[in-house]
Amino acid sequence: MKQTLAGFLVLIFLNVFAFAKDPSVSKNAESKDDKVDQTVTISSDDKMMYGTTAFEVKAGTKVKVILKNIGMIPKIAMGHNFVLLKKGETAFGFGPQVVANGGTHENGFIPSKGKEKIIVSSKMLGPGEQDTVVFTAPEPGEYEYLCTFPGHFALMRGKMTVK
Ligand SMILES: [Cu+2]
Repeated sequence: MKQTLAGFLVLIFLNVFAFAKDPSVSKNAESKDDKVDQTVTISSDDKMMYGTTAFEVKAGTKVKVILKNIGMIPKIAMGHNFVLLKKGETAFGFGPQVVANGGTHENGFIPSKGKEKIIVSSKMLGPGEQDTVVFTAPEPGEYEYLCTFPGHFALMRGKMTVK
């Protein structure tokens, strides 16, 4: 009985590890390159920090955001994503509700509940990975973005200003 349990735990661990090593790069990111008006590269690291916490774009233009995880800690413990919220939504309002709404490692902490508050979101990235999102800048105003890995919203927040 004990052996079965141990085997089971090893299986779970291996599964988690395999998931953590999943490559997370968008396949069609390159083909969108020529249509983009502005590219913003944001790093994320083991200190739970975004390298860019504010950027400005023009309404109606096509914006590309490249998120890079430059940390070393495995995704299961220190994953990062980029989630841009609609106008009026805040990182401090959205962040704490992610797990309660069903956010898990499996869905990259983007649960279906609350998705209507999101403009665009990247994949959850492990160390050395990157992902690209492309979107059209909405109407002028201020838009907050955050990492939805549990607890990271406290530090991993930023603001996109649309002029
Ligand atoms: Cu994070």
